[in-house]
Amino acid sequence: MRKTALITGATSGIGKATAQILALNGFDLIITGRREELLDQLSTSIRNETDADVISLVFDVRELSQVEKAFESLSGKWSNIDLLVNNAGLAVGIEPVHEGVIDDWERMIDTNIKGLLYVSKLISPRMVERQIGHIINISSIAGHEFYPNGAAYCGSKHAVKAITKVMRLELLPYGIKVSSISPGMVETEFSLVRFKGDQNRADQVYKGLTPLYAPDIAEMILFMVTRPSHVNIEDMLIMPTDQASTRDFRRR
Ligand code: NDP
Ligand code: 8X3
Repeated sequence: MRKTALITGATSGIGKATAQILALNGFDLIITGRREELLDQLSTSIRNETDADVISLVFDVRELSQVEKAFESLSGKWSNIDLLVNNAGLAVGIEPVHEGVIDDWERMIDTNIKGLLYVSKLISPRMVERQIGHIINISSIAGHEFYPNGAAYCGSKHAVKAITKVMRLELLPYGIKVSSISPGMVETEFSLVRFKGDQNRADQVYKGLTPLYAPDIAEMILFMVTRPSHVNIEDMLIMPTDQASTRDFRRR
């Protein structure tokens, strides 16, 4: 029997690649994001290329009323979500705290922390009721390490690590799996967003090295969700071979 997965931030990067690989491996999908046109394009290509059933929900994870309204529209099989991938997230700006841009901090904290909590709060009660489910939170190497000019982003991803562990403890009695994935550098729209649309600066991030690509992380998510029911992977830390820490790279 096919399972149902809900993926936040499926319009791009890791979320999109995860939708594509799960569709090929027995999941029907609820894909979400703010850019409706990109969700429509992804739905069409998944329907054409796989057996998966797909619906899309357009909402901003920072807006609780939008999240609530979107999930209220789910009925029938779509309300029985087996897998939630909390992927929507971003880094924006790269300044020290003493020069920080408050709006950038709020975007990161509201998306990476509060958005993940809103979605989890609305989806997990049905998992608890059914005593089945798996929640995978996309954290980061920035949730394990610290680097200058990354206070709000590192703080938000350390928060994701803490929230993941707390949810794991809380959902233990119900047999619900909770995991996180902590990637190093993945070439997606991430750097373009971090540098506020400056393509040149974004390109410099990946110059002279081979980063991870979105399908590398999607494959790890597939691995996580295909373990036997008695196995819960707590966290997976995945780096490009050319990156040994947030500050150590091999560039050629
Ligand atoms: P992308 O920018 O390519 O994708 C981000 C996704 O998040 C988009 O689909 C975007 O959709 C969605 N999103 C952002 N803000 C919101 C919002 N307010 N409401 C709803 N959706 C939102 O980046 P990645 O694929 O790289 O990022 C995915 C996750 O991976 C993030 O949590 C990121 O922090 C994490 N990560 C990324 C790494 C990297 O190097 N790329 C490394 C480690 C972790 P839309 O704009 O349509 O709303
Ligand atoms: C993204 C990886 O090192 O830019 O989460 O923070 S890093």
